[in-house]
Amino acid sequence: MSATEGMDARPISAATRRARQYTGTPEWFCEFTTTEVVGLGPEVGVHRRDPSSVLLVDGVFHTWYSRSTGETVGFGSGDPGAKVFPWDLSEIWHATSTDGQVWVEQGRAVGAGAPGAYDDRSVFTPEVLEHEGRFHLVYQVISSPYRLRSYESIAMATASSPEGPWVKSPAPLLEPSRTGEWLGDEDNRLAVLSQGDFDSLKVHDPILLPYDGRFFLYYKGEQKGEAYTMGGRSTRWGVAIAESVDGPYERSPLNPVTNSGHETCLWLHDDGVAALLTTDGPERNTMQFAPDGLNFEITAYLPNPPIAAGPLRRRTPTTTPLDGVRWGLSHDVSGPWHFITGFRADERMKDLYAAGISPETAPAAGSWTSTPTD
Ligand code: AAL
Repeated sequence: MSATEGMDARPISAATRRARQYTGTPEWFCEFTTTEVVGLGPEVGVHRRDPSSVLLVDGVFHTWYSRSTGETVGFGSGDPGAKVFPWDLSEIWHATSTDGQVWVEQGRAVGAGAPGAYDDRSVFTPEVLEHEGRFHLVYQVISSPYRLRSYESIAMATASSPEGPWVKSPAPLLEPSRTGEWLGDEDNRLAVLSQGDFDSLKVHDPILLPYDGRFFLYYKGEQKGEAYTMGGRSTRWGVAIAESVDGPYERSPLNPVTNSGHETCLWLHDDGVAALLTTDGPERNTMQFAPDGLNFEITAYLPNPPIAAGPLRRRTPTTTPLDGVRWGLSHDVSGPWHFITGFRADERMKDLYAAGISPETAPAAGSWTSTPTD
């Protein structure tokens, strides 16, 4: 509080008091533009969603994503083989591009396992890490049958090239904690005698970052007996840490490390970890930063963040935070067939703030450029 404010005897409202606590810095703020992605766009009969980060390898961009076909009929059809969600009965597919806008589908990278395997129902929502010449896909797995009360885990597949072949981990990398107690036998994930941990029912949306000499596996948790909070669903993120990329991964005692967010989007920034949180919770649609990868603080509120963002993955930590999300892929799930779109951070805002120019005088969209090759 400044001296003047200290001497100001006038009462202030709760909102003014709160406003004085917002110290976000302009370089974290931007608006986003949605772009069309050729080759992974809308197609009747096909769902493409939850794209990974984009990797640039030898001049070619790569992405992996959930791909499934056929109509979703939901639960309660009586047919245990019926597709219950757009990500049910899914595979992980691979696509490449030379400009980030026109993509060519290359086919299946990872499929569901044989009957009885831990991933025999669906594999979906992948992320990718290139580390020391190896490529690691981390993704969600589910085993049959698919029920609302099904536990969901995270697994990994590794290859020496983006083209594969991908070798699956013999067991999941991370499983839900399974704490809490169900109420009754009805397939209702909200009916509990006691709630479980924030990640007791499902661990989702993995993303793997090499950080601080170890491997940080961030994920979204879903809770047995999830309650609703002021931001809607209460989904939160945790992190599990390993000395070796293959694990074992141990949950941080600080979990959950966010109180909000849905699909994970994080990147290395300076000496810490930056995050884009969307969709759920009181801190949805914010940028955040944790100087230690664990203790996140809000750095900016965002008007229109991309959903399920998979930005171009940098090889070194960013020094300008928006470089972590300059462009990438996201998804559109508003219609019956889900598809992949592109996004760009509108850097006009960053430049204008840096130059001390008011955003009201911003040039029209289209008068700025952002090369997709770096
Ligand atoms: C997404 C992600 C995970 C969920 C489903 C598919 O928004 O959180 O991937 O399992 O929805």
